[in-house]
Amino acid sequence: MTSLDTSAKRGDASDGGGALGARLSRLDGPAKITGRATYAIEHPVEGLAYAVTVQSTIAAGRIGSIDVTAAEDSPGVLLVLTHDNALPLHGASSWLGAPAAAPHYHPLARDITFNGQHVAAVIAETFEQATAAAALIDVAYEEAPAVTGLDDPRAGDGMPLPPMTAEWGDAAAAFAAAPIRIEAEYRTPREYNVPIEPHGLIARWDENGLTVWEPSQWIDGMARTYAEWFGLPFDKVRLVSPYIGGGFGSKALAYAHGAIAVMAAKMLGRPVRLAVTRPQTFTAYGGRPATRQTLSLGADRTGKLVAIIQRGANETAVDGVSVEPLGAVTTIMYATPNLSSRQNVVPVNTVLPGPLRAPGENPSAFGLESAIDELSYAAGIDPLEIRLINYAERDQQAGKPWSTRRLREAYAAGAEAFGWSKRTAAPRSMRDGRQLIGWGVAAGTYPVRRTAGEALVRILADGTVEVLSSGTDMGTGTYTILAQTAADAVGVPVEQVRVRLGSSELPRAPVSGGSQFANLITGAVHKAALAARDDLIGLAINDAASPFRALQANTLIIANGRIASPRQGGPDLAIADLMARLGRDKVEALRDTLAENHTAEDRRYDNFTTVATMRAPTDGEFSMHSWCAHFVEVRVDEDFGTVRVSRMVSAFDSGRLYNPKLAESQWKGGIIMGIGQALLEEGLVDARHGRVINNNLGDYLVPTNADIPDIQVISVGLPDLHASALGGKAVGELGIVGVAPAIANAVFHATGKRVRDLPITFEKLM
Ligand code: MCN
Ligand code: MOS
Repeated sequence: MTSLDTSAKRGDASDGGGALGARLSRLDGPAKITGRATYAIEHPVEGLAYAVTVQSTIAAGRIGSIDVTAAEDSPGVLLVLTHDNALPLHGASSWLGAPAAAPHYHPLARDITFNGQHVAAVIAETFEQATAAAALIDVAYEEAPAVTGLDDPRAGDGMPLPPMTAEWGDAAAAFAAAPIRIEAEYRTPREYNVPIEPHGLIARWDENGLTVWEPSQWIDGMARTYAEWFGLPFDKVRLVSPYIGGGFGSKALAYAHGAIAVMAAKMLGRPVRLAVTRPQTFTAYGGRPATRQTLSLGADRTGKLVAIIQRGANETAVDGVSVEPLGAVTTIMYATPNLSSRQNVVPVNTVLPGPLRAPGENPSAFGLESAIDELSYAAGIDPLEIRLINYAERDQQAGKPWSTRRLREAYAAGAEAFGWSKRTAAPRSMRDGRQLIGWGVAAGTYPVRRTAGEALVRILADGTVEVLSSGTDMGTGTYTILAQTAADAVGVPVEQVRVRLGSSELPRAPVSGGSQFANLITGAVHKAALAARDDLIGLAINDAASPFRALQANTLIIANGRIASPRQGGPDLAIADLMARLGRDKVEALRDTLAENHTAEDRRYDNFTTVATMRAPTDGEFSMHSWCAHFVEVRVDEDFGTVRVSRMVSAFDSGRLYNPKLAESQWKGGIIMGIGQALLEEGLVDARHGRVINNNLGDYLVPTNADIPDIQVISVGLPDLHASALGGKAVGELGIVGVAPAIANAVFHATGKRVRDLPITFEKLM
């Protein structure tokens, strides 16, 4: 494992400078605030044509006939695409790099499997003309009965997923014999990513191949899919995505609308822009599937768990499997001698669900952290105390020690800052006039995943440093932490570092997903920057033209953009001056994320199948995870049942923080999404036609500033050098995990009413 190199360390966490660990503001901030940051479909491209898609209005069946003549005759129309005249595309390999499931891919459907599936597209001179013509397309459907959701009687129990099973001991027998037992079903609805930048792209073909401007969490993966669909070598696809207006899991893969735009551009020999409308985003790709799970917890009279039994299910599409792993937290959070966890997937007529911030951990924690709260009341033990009684000292499922688990410290710091000791135990025992006050707690966790990726660091003739990677920054802070990492390792002020991200022409990088990217790419940049610095020092002592010639390497220091040998005297030069003396225009090094002794298997990312090589958090000697504890105060209006989160304190163990200001912002963003999930978010499906009816931001509610209280976040992490090269653990998705159950637990404490299906709306409290 690479160790932390401190020889080049300049500044520290408190000095506000550029060094890793400092609270630097986002370097991409000014460009975004002033509008200079160009998002994908804003990219100026000459000669654009505009594509608009038409989506199915039934959830199952087939197209009987489709009349496009009026659309074709409409002003400005260049092309109307349907299944019948679409170009043949090849099937593309899966997210994990598995070969295509079918030899051909059809982005425009004839057989309908969900309401909102793309069935046609109009390409015209203007967006307005395309929109008007799209409305003239007449589709006659032959409708078949649809399964519209998890609760549809036709849905059944679904298919078991044996790889999701975890079993040890005899959970059924231990539960039956336990003196304290709770058993309940917990449910989460369909939830949607709704990033502020809706999906869309510009596609252009020319003699060099295909260029796509599209927001992407995974440049290499998305480019690979386009290359495979259109039968191009990978290096003939240029995917560009320097700025992204949020993705939350929804922008890693290429979707049907992308294939349609690229196809249209090819057929017309003209660049095509396709902007998915906000309503269309609800079916152009999937959000978090609806889930349900039954949890049975058995404990002895001291509150110690003797059994956990979980039976879970999530909905998926009829023609694809999407798994929302409901056992993710259940199997590791608490010590128990007996456990049984199983999961089914239930096919329904929906677009294939996809990842949404902490897929698995999020609904898993809603079930488990609600259930342990219920157990605390059944046992008459404080909810925080029962968590400590059942604290898992190791990962029982993997049979491995934690690399680091500062969850006890998180409970202690959070409880102290929140004032948990002042809580009175009984439900409805705290109030402020007509407001019932409730205090709740819940824990969360997110694994440390690892995938290989590369970065190139260049020291240039003018003394500036360039960092290059095909990785992305969705608003997370990648640009900033990489500038800090390189500044630190080379020994230059952060203003002298330029970071270039977001193009498939740059060195290979894994997905900004699974909250892994910061740890991976800082490791690669750190290594590459140290290598470039060492090369420069090597030239300084060896090159005939260098004034440092004949000095010893270990006496030369690069700091603040200057190179000198304080111990041996001699010159003190700006890097630019040394580069001039050496007659060099650059010194550069390419390095990858994983340890030098990585296996041949890891190197498969050369084939751009980087997710295939993702290492599990338990791969190695340790089980590696981030941890958190949320403390929530809610105020429930006694007359109206309205719930307000009035105060929140959350404590986190994400290991070392590369930039506490940005990590705190990530945690708060996750918490805010968690508040939305707890109180507002719910995709509503019309049971007649399987249509998502609240498919806009007026009806699909997400929190506004007025819904968000003061949020205090506390870091209790310490560097974890097993988890990553520089000691950090996962940040991006951790914050959301455990928020919804903490709120549900607080609502129970306030009202005495347990809401087990999200969101917690006032109807459920009346
Ligand atoms: N960080 C840090 N110290 C660490 C780790 C991270 O300071 N030890 C900070 C850095 O600023 C880093 C950020 O946290 O850029 C996120 O790092 P990481 O946890 O590695 O997450 P990724 O870079 O892989 O980003 C993806 C993650 C995921 S999976 C979702 S979903 C999500 C999230 O990030 N989507 C987001 N946060 C988001 N934030 C914004 N603004 N928009 C999204 O779509
Ligand atoms: Mo995050 S849902 O892994 O992009």
